[in-house]
Amino acid sequence: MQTRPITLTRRLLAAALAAVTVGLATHAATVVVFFATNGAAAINLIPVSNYFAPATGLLIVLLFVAGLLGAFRTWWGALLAGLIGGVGASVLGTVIAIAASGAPWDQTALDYLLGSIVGTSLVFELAAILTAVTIGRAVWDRVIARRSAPAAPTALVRAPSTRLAEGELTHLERTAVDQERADEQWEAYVAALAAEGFDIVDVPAADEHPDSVFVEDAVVVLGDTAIITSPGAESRRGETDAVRETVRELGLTLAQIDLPGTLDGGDVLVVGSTVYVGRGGRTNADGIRQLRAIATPLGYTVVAVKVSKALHLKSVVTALPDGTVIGAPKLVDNPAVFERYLQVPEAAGSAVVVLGPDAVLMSASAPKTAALVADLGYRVVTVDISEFEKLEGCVTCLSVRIG
Ligand code: CIR
Repeated sequence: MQTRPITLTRRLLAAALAAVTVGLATHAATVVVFFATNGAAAINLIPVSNYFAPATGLLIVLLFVAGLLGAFRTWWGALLAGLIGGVGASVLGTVIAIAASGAPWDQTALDYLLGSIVGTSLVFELAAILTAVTIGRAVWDRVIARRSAPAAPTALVRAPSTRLAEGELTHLERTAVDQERADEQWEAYVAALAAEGFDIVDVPAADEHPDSVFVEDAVVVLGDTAIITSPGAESRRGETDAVRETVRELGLTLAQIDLPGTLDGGDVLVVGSTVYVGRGGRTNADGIRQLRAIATPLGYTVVAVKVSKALHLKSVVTALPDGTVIGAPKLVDNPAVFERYLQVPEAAGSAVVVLGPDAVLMSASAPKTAALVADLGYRVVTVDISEFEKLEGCVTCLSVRIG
């Protein structure tokens, strides 16, 4: 099931509510146990509650920090948070109580501290662990709602730079780019994604980076993990900072490719649990090695393929929703590496954005391929991206799908 990325606000809320609930439940459980084991005298309630109040406050703070770090996502994370929070808070609480009493820091004070950890505060510590694993996790899950309704996918986009015309060119001759037309085409591209139910998230535009509209090259998303790339073209290296901030805000787990490794998102094609990565002009062996180290523990198999006749792997192959890899005539080095391969009639037709199980987005410049794909039973949405094609861009590189 696809899940909505966790926003920072939601994560803060979930951590705060889980921490407060666990703190109050621990406090209540401790007071009740002391009350019950001391002859159920009503008079004990207030002093016992006051005694544990500082520790409860500290527990809430420690659990909030642990929650922000993701402790309530797993039962063992919550157990660890309850253990460290419970023991840490009772130690700190007792230290504060000793300091406040004005007693000297001598052996008696240390004995009292130790005795409290394994004696008086033991109930508090056990209650913190139990409530963190049960109530803490339940509150976290409810707020994050990770296990509830499937979410709409998100499309990350970035408006064109006003210096778009200065973008890098490798395989094409430079031709005049109409900036106004490019802006209109980009708006129409985004509108097409929105009309298909995508939540649109904008990375702030960057005029100083002519190629920044090709946002796909700056980040690779695998499930809940966003891998910030290390662009192969030096002029594009500054594009990743704003992208990193945006995906961080979305709550994705961050990873990154570092120099001397280079990797462009346009070289990464995910088909099920296989990650094809193009070894070409923009992505080097070290970049592939780093990608493999990140993706393998996430359950993906990284397959490196040679790209010698085009800018990126995804300039020449992408995949239909059923996983069939479609490729441009004469530009794919070795079609045999793909499990199910179909050659399409036009180079621009080899790029599709998957809109859903039955629909794809394609460039208007590949009508024969659009007809072929429609004939396979898919709904084909077309957009005119001619100004971006002048800069070796295609439909895939103008957005990144999350979820
Ligand atoms: C570049 O050369 O980097 C840009 N002018 C085009 C990047 C296109 N990106 C892509 O296909 N993923």
